[in-house]
Amino acid sequence: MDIVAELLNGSKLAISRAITTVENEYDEATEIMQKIYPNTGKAYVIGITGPPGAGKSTLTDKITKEYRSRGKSVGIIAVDPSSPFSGGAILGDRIRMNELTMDDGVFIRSMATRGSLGGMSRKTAEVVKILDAAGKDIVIIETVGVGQSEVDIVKTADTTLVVLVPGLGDDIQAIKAGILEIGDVFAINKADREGVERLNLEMEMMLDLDQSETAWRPKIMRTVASQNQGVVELVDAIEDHSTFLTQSGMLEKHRFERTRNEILAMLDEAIKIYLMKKVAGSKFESLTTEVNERKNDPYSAVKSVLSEVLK
Ligand SMILES: Nc1nc2c(ncn2[C@@H]2O[C@H](COP(=O)(O)OP(=O)(O)OP(=O)(O)O)[C@@H](O)[C@H]2O)c(=O)[nH]1
Ligand SMILES: [Mg+2]
Repeated sequence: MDIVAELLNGSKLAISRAITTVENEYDEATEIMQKIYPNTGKAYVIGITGPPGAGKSTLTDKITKEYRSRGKSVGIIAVDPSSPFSGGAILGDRIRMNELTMDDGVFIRSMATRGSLGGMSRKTAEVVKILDAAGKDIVIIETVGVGQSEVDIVKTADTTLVVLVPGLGDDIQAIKAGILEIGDVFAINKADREGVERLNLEMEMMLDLDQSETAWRPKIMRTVASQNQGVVELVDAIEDHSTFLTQSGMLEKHRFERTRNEILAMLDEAIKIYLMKKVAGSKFESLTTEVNERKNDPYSAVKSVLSEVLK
């Protein structure tokens, strides 16, 4: 089967195979990515993050259904469901989203990190492109917001939705501080619980403290995802942010910036590999010995290696 042609036609099987190829870093991955690249850049990407158990998957499910009712197709990437924090949520996610998997306009994929968070953001970005090229109007990335790697993953998104819940302990406040800067829209989920007003107030105060000069003030919405309450308004808020980004030219600016960082990161990797190939060997070993025995210094060593390699 011609994976690329089928993928561009939106075939679920082709999407699935392409993702597997990228996930396992098979040789064909680069060629597939190269061929589909011209067809990317059309999807709107939404990142959903927040503390473990906040209701991210439930919200993703409801948001997806809302987008479907608005005639949009949706691709979902659930990253790191195998996190120690979420103990076995992968199965729960699968069951809960079962209904969606029957829908031809929806594609869902879970990506396990297998302890390699580093390459995860790159792989997530590639899966986003696959879903984008396959014609999905909206691509949603769901990830537990507990660290820098997850924040990096979410940076692929045009709009970041941070899901919070009322009545959590103090250490969760710390997590909140870390993911507060990246939120364009906030959902106070489980708004059927106590402490909503307080959390809302705290959030508004934190946003007041934010000195950054962005014309967009993040919106704080309330949802009860399990009851499908507040979801229409939440999707409206996401759309408002999208409109803001488009009309202000910031969407284009952000995407340019992302493309730039992507090329730089790839260059960085390629140069490292090239250097290691060129430099490694007995010559490098003796150079190391020289420096280690103080017959040479590392600064001069780097200079001489560079001038040799760049010749
Ligand atoms: N009371 C209440 N429960 C909710 C609400 N939204 C989700 N839940 C429940 O909260 C639990 C966790 O929801 P998930 O959607 O799995 O949360 P998650 O953030 O995806 O969890 P992880 O992926 O494990 O971090 C489930 O039992 C949901 O049914 C809500 O608005 N109110
Ligand atoms: Mg989840």
